Amino acid sequence: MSELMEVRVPDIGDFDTVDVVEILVSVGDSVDEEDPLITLESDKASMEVPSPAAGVVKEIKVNTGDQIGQDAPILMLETSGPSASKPDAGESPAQEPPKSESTPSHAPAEPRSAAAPPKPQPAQPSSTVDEQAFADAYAGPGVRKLARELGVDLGRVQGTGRKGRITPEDLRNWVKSALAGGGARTGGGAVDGFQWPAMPNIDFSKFGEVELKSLSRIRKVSARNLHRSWLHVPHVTQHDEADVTEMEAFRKGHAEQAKKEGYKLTPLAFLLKASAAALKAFPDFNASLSADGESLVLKKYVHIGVAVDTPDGLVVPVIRDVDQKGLKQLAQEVVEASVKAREGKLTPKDFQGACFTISSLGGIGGTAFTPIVNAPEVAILGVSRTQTKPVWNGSEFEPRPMLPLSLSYDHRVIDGASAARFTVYLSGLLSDLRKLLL
Ligand code: CAO
Repeated sequence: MSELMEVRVPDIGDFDTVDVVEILVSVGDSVDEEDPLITLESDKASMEVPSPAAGVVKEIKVNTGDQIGQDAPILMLETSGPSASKPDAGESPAQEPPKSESTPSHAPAEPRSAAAPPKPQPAQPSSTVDEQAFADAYAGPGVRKLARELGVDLGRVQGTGRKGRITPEDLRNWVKSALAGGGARTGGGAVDGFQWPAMPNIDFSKFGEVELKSLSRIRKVSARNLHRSWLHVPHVTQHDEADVTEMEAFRKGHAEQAKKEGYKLTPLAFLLKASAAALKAFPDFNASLSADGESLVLKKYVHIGVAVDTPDGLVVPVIRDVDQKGLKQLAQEVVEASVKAREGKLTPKDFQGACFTISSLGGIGGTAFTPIVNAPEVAILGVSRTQTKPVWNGSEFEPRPMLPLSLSYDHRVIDGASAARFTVYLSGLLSDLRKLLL
């Protein structure tokens, strides 16, 4: 015969009241004896109240954030009969102190009561768990147990509960995000000991109508790569301008011939050629950090990635041996690569081996931007739209077409002075194309 049992707060020691910080069950849940029902927290420790019997939760009488004292009703449990209940729990005030677990970020733990039954040993931690960070994480025993079972390092999970407490939901979200390969993750995490907080999960429909649009595979892949670069690379962007009067004259003078030959000579071909020359003059820019971070891998080839805007997102095909090709061939290869990119026909090989990247928004507009380095490359050149500006020639202002350059670089490898020298050199090449022949 079933029986309705009122579960109450057991002995909480010297405290008048404690906070309800987690409710671990819902109405309708079946629980076994000893399953955790709620988590209580004092300023010294957190403790879970175990179910005194197996049964079904019929009603919950507390809310998260409530302050409750010993003997306060927690919930109503339907048990299968009087024998299901422990004699010292439930309707009579619990004699057994609650299980407690330390919350070291707040205060030292109270010792476990000798009267509490020993809990099974937690699963062996995975080799990647930082035990100190795990111990310091602010989470209740249930979350800790689950994290142990899943091999999750709690030190890497950002809590969204009260005072940053890690809730079961936080743990679930962290695992989901990890399984998704850390794509456009919103959960917290850590790189080299640096931790970043999770983004809040907001229900935007509270503020107005919304629609869910799935991200393309390309966008998800590029999101992951950009995020990784952003987190690993300390970025600085150096801005400069090149006087492209000569270049524009050459380009316009050659436009008709280029058209006849079936290609278009945009500033990009010149930028590729000039960048290749600058990379040769500044070998540290044509390099990658070795995996152990102890040395630079200097590359003797010059392959340059070109960012291409496609309806599905950004892709970066690579133009190989740029230093060995002429402007016409480079212009043709950019067109071929961008057509293939937009038709989704690039193969994995087309993306590999770049030493440096050019991201040109010059066909669209803008005055400057801060591109993200395509790690393990150490620099990327952003290009904005040429504008005619008044330039002082020593005696008067002259209208000159100025091409904006924005060089983002990995400050672990490149100093600000080197970056300034690189952009000055690049600007010099673009301003005086004869230098490219040297
Ligand atoms: N200043 C002024 N005009 C410019 C210019 C510049 N810096 N760069 C290009 N233009 C002009 C071109 O000459 C062309 O003019 P016409 O139509 O009169 O011939 C026009 O702008 C369009 O050029 P384009 O974009 O077709 O060609 P491109 O060689 O400059 O660029 C490509 C090719 C594939 C790089 C480009 O189409 C593209 O996808 N750019 C976006 C890259 C991107 O999204 N980057 C952001 C990544 S986040 O870091």
